[in-house]
Amino acid sequence: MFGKILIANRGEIALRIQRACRELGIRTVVVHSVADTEAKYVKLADESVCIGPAPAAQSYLNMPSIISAAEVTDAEAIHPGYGFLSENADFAEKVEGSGFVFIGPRPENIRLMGDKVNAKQAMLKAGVPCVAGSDGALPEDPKEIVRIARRIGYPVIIKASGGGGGRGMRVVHTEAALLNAASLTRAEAQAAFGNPGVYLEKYLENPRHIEIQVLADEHKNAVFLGERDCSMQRRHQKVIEEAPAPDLAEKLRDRIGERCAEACRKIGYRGAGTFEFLYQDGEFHFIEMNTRIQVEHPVTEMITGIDLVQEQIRVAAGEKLRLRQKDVQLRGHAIECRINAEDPYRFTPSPGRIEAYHPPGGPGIRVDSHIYAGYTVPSHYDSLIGKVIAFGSSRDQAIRRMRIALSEMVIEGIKTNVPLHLDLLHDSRFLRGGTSIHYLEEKLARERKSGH
Ligand code: MV4
Repeated sequence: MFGKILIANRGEIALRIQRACRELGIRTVVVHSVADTEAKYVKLADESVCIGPAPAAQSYLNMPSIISAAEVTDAEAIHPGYGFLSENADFAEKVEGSGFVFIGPRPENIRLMGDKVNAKQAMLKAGVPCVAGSDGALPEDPKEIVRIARRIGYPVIIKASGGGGGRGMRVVHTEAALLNAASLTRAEAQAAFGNPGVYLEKYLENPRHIEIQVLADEHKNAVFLGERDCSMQRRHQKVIEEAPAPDLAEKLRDRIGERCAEACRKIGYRGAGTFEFLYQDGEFHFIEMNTRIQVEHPVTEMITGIDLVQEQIRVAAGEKLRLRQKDVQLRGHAIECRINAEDPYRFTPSPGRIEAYHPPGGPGIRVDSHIYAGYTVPSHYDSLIGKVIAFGSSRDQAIRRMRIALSEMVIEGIKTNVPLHLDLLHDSRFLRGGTSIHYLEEKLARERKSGH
């Protein structure tokens, strides 16, 4: 096992990774920007290195500075967290090329999944069901594009191969709009990602977003750890996540989960990973794979009892998975509310000093957050300041516990989205479960109109 790990991230996940290291008896180094000097995880770490000014491009995205910090502190491995450099294959390569272990998949697999056309083809070949679409990238020939769209049937969606997470896509409802949409998406893709490749898919109009968590070692062992329903989102930012997905049959979960685990074995995947699916009419359609630990990983931890960050570290150190599929038992229900420093209905960021903070507690409540009374939320990074996770033996109990937790929680001095969460925790459609990816935006639009 490693003696010392460098954490190349900030905020709640930097603290989360530190806690996993501590439990494993591993010393920690954090790198931080000038804006994060007063952060809790910086004070708690065994060592810290300031790597640059507040803007992420000069600090958390600064590869040479991070690698130098690992060199001067004699760390053995680097954990990238989520966001920032976590899915940057060049970074993973530089880390390994400098003699450190990258806590994540091999660079080839990160690169494969970063190119959505290649990812989809690889997953199709590995037996993962994908959304119907063009076989690979769209050709230049307009006649060919028209023919492909006709075969798939309208509406279709054009996506940038270098995009993902909702960036660089366009829905097309009629043949008249097709070619213009294809050239616009291509031009945007070139400008945004330096890659003009685009592909076409059947547009699913009312799906849920359900993702499968996997864990694999470098000895070709892989397991799946159930799924998460992340359909409650706004502008591609998840708001509430839960596990298991409401109303998903166990048979269907096991079938799709086993396909994902088998795909990991086939491509020689290592580490934690997430297969993202659109789920509609009882069928799973693969869209993308994330090669990092995700914000919402705690709901999986709560229902499996498995510490995903510790497992990431163990497999990165070359250990064999200690779990077989039969050892992965799903128990109870977990819900996560992402707490953002923002106006709860206008969604404008609300950085600033936290004047008072009372975190919730009680049975089944977990709080992953780096904030404290007197902490100043910097304006330079995203607005996530923590996560409240409620576990219960049933979905209903998890919801009741979450309502109590959020009604107890006090954060003064900045605005947060807690009021939006409390509203959703009483929303009849959310309570029924299984809402589509469009539900929250439609609800907010309705309430804006009626002047709430
Ligand atoms: C889709 C889709 C409908 N049909 N693909 C958005 C993020 C990116 N990961 C893929 N996305 C979508 N792809 C097909 N063929 C609808 C979305 C989508 C979406 C997906 C997941 C969660 C939220 C979403 C919000 C809007 C659109």
